Amino acid sequence: MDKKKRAFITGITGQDGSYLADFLLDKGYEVHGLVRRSSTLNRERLEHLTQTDGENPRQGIILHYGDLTDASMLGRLIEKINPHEVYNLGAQSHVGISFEMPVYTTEVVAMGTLKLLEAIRSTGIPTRFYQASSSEMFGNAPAPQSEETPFDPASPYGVAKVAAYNFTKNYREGHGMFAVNGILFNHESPRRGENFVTRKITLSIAQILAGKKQKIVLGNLDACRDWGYAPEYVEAMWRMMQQDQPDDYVIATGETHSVREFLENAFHMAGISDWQQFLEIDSRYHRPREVHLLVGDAAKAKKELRWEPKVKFQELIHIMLSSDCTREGISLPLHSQNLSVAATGGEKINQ
Ligand code: NAP
Ligand code: G4F
Repeated sequence: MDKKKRAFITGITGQDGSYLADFLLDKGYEVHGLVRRSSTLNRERLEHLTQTDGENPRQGIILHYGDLTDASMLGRLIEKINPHEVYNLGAQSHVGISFEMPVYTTEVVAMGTLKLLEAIRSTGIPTRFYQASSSEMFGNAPAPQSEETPFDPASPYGVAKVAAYNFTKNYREGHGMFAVNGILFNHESPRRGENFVTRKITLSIAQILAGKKQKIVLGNLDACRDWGYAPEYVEAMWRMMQQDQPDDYVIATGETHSVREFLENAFHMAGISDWQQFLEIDSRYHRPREVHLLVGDAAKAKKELRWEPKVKFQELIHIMLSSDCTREGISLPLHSQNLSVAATGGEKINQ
């Protein structure tokens, strides 16, 4: 009998999906992923998994065309793959853009989750289900936020994630499904999308150093976020799925920093002290409602999942900045090079 576990990942082309695919392949899983059809291929973060190495083809992933808005396709895929574990990471995940596209965001984030849960229920396959819930669901609820903190979403994305969270809980309690919510606080990496603030900053600084760009254009610098390192966060997802009982967990570092602090530290690491001259504030990037302060209490995950973050703020910035510098063909000033133990100088292939 085939003992290999099969996992199905929606959002496999994204930051977390690609790291989760790496992680599960290393654990010996057969990994299936949902990809959207587009006129140009969008597989940069998976290139290292689909390339072959001379005579030794590397263990690959199996990709399936589909979309979270297409319920019938989801049903057929669940039936065909017969997965042991489903990780629902697919989303219109940009909070600012969700104010411009609230209907589409809700279709994908809330209804997409419901369609996937229904697809699983109707096939009757006893798969485990992970929902990518978010600290954005807390909105401006008092910090630190834990599993007990009431949600108070401040964006269409947050509202839709609360609905998806509740659908997941309802399928667990109503249909006895092994369904968990990972309430993850912000997590970043060299594979982070270029229009999220951390990556926008590190990539822009690398381009300024390389002489390709004059300014970074940003919005609100005062918001505070609890920023962790994405590869560590996908391990927490997997750990939730290995528990005896399904439950919901906050995953966070417990530290919070403002966007301004991120910016200052990144410029400092790049050896630029008069950084204000490279900054422009544009109201285009201000949101109709802002989440001011996120900081997570991950005590439950520490106790029950034995999960703890290792990479903290300074090291995270260093990992991302050195990767973007490598990508732009430059190196960071010497004084910042001993800042990080985990920073290995870039992930060119996986940008
Ligand atoms: P990401 O990089 O933006 O990736 C999103 C993924 O969803 C991409 O693979 C995207 O495919 C896919 N997708 C978008 N619309 C889809 C649709 N209609 N049907 C199927 N797939 C679709 O996001 P991420 O940072 O990896 O985050 C992963 C998940 O965790 C998301 O659900 C996000 O909301 C949630 N989350 C993220 C964080 C964080 O800090 N990163 C924190 C909490 C929760 P394309 O490549 O084709 O666009
Ligand atoms: O990097 P951001 O876009 O992340 P945000 O809004 O916190 O959302 C991310 O984390 C959530 C978890 O809480 C995820 F669920 C979600 O999918 C996503 O991954 O913005 C962070 C902060 C905000 O306060 C924003 O107003 O940075 C501020 N900001 C300032 N200038 C900017 C910019 N954000 C972006 N994206 N671009 C700017 O130019």
